[in-house]
Amino acid sequence: AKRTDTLIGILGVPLEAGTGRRGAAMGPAALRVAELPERLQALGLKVEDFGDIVPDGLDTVDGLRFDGKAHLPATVATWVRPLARKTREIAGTGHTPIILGGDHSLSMGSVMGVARHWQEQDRPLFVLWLDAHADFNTPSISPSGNMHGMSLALLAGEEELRPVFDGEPTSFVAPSRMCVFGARSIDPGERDLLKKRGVNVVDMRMIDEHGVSVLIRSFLDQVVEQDGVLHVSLDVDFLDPSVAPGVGTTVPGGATYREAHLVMEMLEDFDRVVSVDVVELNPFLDERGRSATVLAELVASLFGQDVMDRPTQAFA
Ligand code: 4U7
Ligand code: MN
Ligand code: MN
Ligand code: MN
Repeated sequence: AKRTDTLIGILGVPLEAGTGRRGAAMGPAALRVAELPERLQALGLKVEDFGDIVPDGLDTVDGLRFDGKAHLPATVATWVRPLARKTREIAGTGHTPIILGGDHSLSMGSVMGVARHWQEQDRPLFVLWLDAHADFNTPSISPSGNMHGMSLALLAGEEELRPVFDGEPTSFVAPSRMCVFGARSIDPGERDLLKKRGVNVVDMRMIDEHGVSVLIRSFLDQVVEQDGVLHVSLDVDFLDPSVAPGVGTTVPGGATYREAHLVMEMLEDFDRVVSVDVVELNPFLDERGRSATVLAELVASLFGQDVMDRPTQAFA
């Protein structure tokens, strides 16, 4: 299906302070080199690239330390605060924001921004978190202290993480409207919290047994029942490392190339995806641009690239 009326707004977030290793800041550049915007244009969509977000100065954030239990929380706050404002603005002008990361802590800002926008429209926002991890840690339970493992917990409104948006308007997402899909690495404290809050978690064992289509369908049915809209947050490590090696936190046993494309194709048919994050790409760890290319192809599938209508592969 071609969606010529869709207006895309691309925004880069070269943030890597939320992760334990460097390189993710090169993610937005690599996704542009893989021609992610051009692939969408080729599908007939209007694409506007807003460039990369500029963080606020560190002096705008006071005293955000979490007693040393989190790594660089103030730095992450300087990125996600302006990101929430900008994403909301882009959504407000009728664009479908596609946020290019950057580590997964950026979703604290992107999802906060779209959640505020859709709250004003009185439409419930759902979040599909395609990830090996649940990113539902808080500073007191996180084994690493890395903020990219806490973004979904912040978005669910966990009290402990609220200081990240101190002084800024917030809008949280009900945990029952979140679905973590592709999980295979959850920490013990995180598992308890997910359960307590009632987040839907679809793990790889369930995907092996029932297949992606039934499981995605049942979540999408909930979105339709409540007349909601959907944000998709795609972490590179949702994919198996053999498909996408360019990520700091590889976990074996991830989604195959076709499983991931099927999810995207079903989301395209569904037609309620209002914003997307593509996160955690680390070009420093990639192999000849493979992961960046796979991600660009997945985003194209999400916006209408049909498997029977793909450009012919050149012979090597
Ligand atoms: B990603 C981890 F302990 N759970 O909190 C943590 F295993 O955005 C990993 O999903 C988090 O890649 C991974 O540090 C964050 C760890
Ligand atoms: Mn993640
Ligand atoms: Mn992950
Ligand atoms: Mn990661």
